Amino acid sequence: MKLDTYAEITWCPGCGNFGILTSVKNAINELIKEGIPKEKFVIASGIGCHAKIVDYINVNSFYSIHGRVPPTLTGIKLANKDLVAIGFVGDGDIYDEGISHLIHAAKRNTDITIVVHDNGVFALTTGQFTATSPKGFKGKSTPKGSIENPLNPIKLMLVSGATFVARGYAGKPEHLKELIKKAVKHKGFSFVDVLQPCVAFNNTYNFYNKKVYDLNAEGHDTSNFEQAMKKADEKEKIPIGIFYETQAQVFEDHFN
Ligand SMILES: Cc1ncc(C[n+]2csc(CCOP(=O)(O)OP(=O)(O)O)c2C)c(N)n1
Ligand code: SF4
Ligand SMILES: [Mg+2]
Repeated sequence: MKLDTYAEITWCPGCGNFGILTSVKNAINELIKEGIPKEKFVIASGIGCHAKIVDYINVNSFYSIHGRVPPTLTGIKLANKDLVAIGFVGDGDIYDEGISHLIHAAKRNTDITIVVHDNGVFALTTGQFTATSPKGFKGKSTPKGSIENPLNPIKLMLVSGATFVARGYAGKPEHLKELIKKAVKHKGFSFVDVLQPCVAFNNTYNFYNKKVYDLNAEGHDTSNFEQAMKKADEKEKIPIGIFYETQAQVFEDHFN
């Protein structure tokens, strides 16, 4: 596939990161065909299993530090706002270590795309619970089960001012590819939380395969903030797709 690199992929066989990688490469390849020059793309990652993705895609890239992808990309856009900046972050990375950076990037409406590999676990460090681990999650740091309720990233981003808020699933790479393309084309802060099974520490394939449905195929109004907040609360069935999209002043346009 175009955009392949020489790096050996070291994710566990069956990891949801493979679905994300395929979606992202296909999205970037199609965006290049649609006219965005390849050299305009710049990707950055946090720290964790997810972060290796920057080694596997042959565009300009920057291996950032834990939780600091949003300020890294903000700096890149301030230096050259013509670049297309996409960040790949983990749930532990961005909902624990770097949560304030995520909120401020959304509030500023920086024109970047953040893709969260949300596997509900600190995977690279072998299984500690994160902000999105379900209540009762058993892992290295919670051997008797987590007693905390998980964070709702979609609602957090909606109230923080994100102008494009979506959720994808690594098990539906074609749908995820389309979401990523729309997120990249959106002018302003785009947020895509991706449900990502981790076969080693939080294997959620069966759970998500039964529960996910495409909210955009069911007449959801993506301009309706209150409806988006309600959809974000659904748990019996899990909506994927675009929850909310709007236009607002972009940080770097005003800054410059
Ligand atoms: C500042 C800092 N704190 C802690 C670590 C240790 N660390 C490395 S990877 C990792 C887990 C990352 O989890 P997540 O962001 O969910 O990514 P995943 O491995 O699940 O893809 C941690 C805590 C670090 N590298 N830097
Ligand atoms: S530990 Fe989990 S997230 Fe990391 S490569 Fe293996 S399956 Fe993927
Ligand atoms: Mg994780």
